[in-house]
Amino acid sequence: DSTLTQTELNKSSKTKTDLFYDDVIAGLKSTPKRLNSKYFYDANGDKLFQELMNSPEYYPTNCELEIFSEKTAEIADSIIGDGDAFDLIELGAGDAMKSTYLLKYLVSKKADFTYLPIDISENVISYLNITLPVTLPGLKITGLNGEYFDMMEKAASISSRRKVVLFLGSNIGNMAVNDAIEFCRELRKHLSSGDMVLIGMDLKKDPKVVLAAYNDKEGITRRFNLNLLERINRELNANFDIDKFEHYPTYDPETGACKSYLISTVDQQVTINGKETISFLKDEYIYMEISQKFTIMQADQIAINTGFAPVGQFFDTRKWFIDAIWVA
Ligand code: AVI
Repeated sequence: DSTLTQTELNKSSKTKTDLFYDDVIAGLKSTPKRLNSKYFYDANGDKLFQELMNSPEYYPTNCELEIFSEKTAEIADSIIGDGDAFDLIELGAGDAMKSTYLLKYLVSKKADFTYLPIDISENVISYLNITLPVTLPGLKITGLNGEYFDMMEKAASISSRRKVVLFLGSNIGNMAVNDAIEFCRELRKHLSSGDMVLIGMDLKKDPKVVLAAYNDKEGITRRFNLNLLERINRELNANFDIDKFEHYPTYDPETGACKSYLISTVDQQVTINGKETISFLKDEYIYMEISQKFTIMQADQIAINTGFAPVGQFFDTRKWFIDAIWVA
């Protein structure tokens, strides 16, 4: 009944803000200060990320688009296998631009599957639920808004079919390597033997190319990072002065870690929700995000160490990006 649904919605949105608040306070009270980049994606952040994907410097999206548009049939054939019905789960679906190539092909081949995009952004999920059935008539879709594993459990409670998980865009790079390994182990636990993962990973390359992608001339990445402070102002009633923070991206070619920071340009204090005061020294940083770059060998090793067999590899022409197929 609709009243119950509304009550449930209110309950869950309150919990979300509470979790956001707790995370922000814990991050800003720790030494060194940090914020979780998963919170970049409110409506503004989604828009900025879209802009970024169209910027000349941000190459990962174009590399993966090339793979999905040029190798659609090969990717689809490896996924379809014997032709039994499956659930195609996408973790962090975003605008689903890359997967749309695959979805279109699968629909045209009359593959028996349901598309289950999962995303932390409510806007993304309602957009996909509305637009995809129009652009791809015949597509069965159930969008799920929430954390990856919570939503995978929800998906598993609805269906026990074979699962193919898409984890594209090098989203895995937004975790520290150890966390990424832990994440893949957890992912394996949510799958059965024979299920598949198609995972996109950004590869190590000319350090200048990598750094430029996270330091675009137009300043979109800068605004993307600062938007999280603005989001905290908006949603958690804080008073960050964003003119007093500077975007500082770094890339270490040895470890492949591309990290971004916001640096306080003055001694300052920020109040959050009238309750918490956070002090910043001049030049103190907030660690905002990691975008890890991998070697091909590292990609295979992560699969093997977390209970998967790497069985397929797709590259763009420059070999800047890999989409790997792993079997559970
Ligand atoms: C979503 N994720 C893979 C992007 C990345 O490249 O790490 C997010 C991003 N951050 C700055 N630019 C893009």
